[in-house]
Amino acid sequence: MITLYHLDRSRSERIVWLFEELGLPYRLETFLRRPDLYGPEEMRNVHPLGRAPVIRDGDTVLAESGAIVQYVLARHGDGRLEVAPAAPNFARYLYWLHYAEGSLMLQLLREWSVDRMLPDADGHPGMARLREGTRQHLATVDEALRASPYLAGPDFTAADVMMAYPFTTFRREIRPLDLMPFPAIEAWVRRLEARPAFRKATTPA
Ligand SMILES: N[C@@H](CCC(=O)N[C@@H](CS)C(=O)NCC(=O)O)C(=O)O
Repeated sequence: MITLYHLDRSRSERIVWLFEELGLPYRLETFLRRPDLYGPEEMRNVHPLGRAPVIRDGDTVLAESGAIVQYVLARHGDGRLEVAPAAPNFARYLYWLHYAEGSLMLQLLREWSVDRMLPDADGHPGMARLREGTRQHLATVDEALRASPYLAGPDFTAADVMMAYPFTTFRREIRPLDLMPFPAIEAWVRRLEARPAFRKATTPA
């Protein structure tokens, strides 16, 4: 059975959610964030970076939520929650699956880190550019969700699992994000929150 090293209110919710969607058995080892929101030191006994999620499957220890999602789907997914390589929306599926960490989280965390370190950051000329960057990212996600109910197309996929965190737990518990200008994102979040597997996996409001 796969063990998931889970940190509360973190990206490792993605993996709990994935296991629940697939109906896979798993063992949870849960760590709690410190008051400063970092993970506890013991997480470094699992992986040298001390980040979550990490899984252990036999002798394999794997970090990075995107890699874990691909690993679990390849081994246990039977094609579920993926888009087949021959399908017309395959590239779109891959794009959102990787954009979640490769671009969106990077952008949001950059802005959030500057805000945390420099309370008067708006006086800095680079800050307007950073805020506009975030607006553009959110507008792009909103546009994609105006075109189809889920990011890869008509069906819910692992791309939605990867993309939800900044708009759900992260937004509520860690970094507020105004979704008023992005109604398609809000409607998609409501669709995701209605899924029983999502509700089982995530920190309740
Ligand atoms: N790109 C990595 C990011 C992992 C990461 O930074 N996780 C955060 C939680 S959302 C963490 O473990 N933070 C604890 C810390 O920084 O001490 C992934 O997607 O798994």
